Amino acid sequence: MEKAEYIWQSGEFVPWDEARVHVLSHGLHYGTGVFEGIRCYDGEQGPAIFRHADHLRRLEESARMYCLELPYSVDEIGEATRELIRRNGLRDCYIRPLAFRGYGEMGLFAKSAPVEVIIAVWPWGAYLGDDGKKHGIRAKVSSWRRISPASSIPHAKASGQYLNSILAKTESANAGYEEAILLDERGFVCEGSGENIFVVKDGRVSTPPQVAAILDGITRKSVIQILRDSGIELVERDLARSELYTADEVFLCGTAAEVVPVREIDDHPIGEPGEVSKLAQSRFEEAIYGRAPEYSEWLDLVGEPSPVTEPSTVSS
Ligand code: PPE
Repeated sequence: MEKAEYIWQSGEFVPWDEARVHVLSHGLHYGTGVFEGIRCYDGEQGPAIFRHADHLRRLEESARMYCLELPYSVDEIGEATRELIRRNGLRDCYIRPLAFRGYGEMGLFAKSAPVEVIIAVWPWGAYLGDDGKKHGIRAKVSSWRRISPASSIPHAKASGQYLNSILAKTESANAGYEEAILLDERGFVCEGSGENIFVVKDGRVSTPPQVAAILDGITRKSVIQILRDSGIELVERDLARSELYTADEVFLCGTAAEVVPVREIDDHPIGEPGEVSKLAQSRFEEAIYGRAPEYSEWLDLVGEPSPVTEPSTVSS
């Protein structure tokens, strides 16, 4: 991965290579962490974080779902993030805040192990490749089912839960596909290993509902609004696996991936990116780069980079 100069760790801006944790940190052993994936874009009004408040809210909610008490407010984390981007001299970057149970106590009910927070930012290109964004990717329905609400919390963005995504992604990558699509326990379509999914048939768009066993993606919400604002019919409903094979268009969306068409699923051809996928992609791009005034409230302006060469311990 591409490094930046500083990582924010528990109130301090520390040099990238010096941001460390104890090997007995609770989160490392049990996956007791919650995180976000956010992007900052160098748009019309300068560097701006896309839907920053919505991501921070989800971080706070994920923490609440797993009984992790955040030692910083979302406002403090938000301000630290903007300052971190400026100090690193970045204009376009991925943002990864992580709150995890740290070092101090082992075992499953380790209330006295402190919750630690870090924020990292770094340049991260197209998650599923530039070519995938343009021509579509090949996906495979995973033999692994998406985590169920009976045993975990699909709506939380929690570290341990990603073992499920990693199993699916590893299987599909080893089989030569770019992405995995996970079904839920009942066999209905959920999402990609790190993206939500949309299916287009006869001009109508369908996506699993917010209450499905999915991560309720912020890109998903944005795409739903964009499509509805464009006068396209969109329904949130259960999707059968077979609908993937007979779709006119399928696309995935997420912060890291953005909007990515799918051209083939389980070796069933879907074809080159269609009109709806291309519209979602281009309107989303206008929104993230500040070229769509109707979505300007989605942007949190960071300000111009002001690189700092000496490490400092300024807390936020
Ligand atoms: N589902 C899952 C399972 C998921 O991980 C993501 C984000 C989404 C849906 C889309 O959510 P949103 O980013 O709010 O639109 N996946 C993150 C990548 C995970 C990784 O570290 O790799 C992301 O896009 O940041």
